[in-house]
Amino acid sequence: MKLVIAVINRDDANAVSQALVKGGFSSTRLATTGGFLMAGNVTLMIGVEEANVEEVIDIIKTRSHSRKQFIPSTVELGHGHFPGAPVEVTVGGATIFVVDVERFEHV
Ligand code: 2BA
Repeated sequence: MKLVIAVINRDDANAVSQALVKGGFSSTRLATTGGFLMAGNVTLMIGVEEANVEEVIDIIKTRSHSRKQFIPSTVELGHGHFPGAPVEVTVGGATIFVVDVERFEHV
């Protein structure tokens, strides 16, 4: 068994969750915060048989979209830090980890 851990943009999370349910996959949804932008995102934990990992990843890929976001920046000008031009970053689609599950019990 594998555990798929997927960090997903908040705006895509409902579509991904619904598609997983439709595909017959169970998931747990955690409200998380990205360490860089400090913006809310959603992390899904999905326990699946190894044979189904690609199907799960395909579902996530299909429903997750990348977005451009501007973040404020600062420049150092000798006397301190001053506001600079905003910097564009591309966020997502999704960040996906697949890890081995040593033991799975559902009691
Ligand atoms: P954040 O950490 O808030 O990152 C949001 C976006 O900011 C990233 O998009 C990336 O484009 C940019 N970014 C992140 N760290 C950066 C840095 N040190 N310098 C410049 N730009 C940086 P994504 O790569 O699509 O990541 C989206 C979210 O997925 C992340 O939100 C984080 O919550 C998670 N994530 C990404 N990579 C991860 C990793 N290696 N481990 C754990 N979580 C990760």
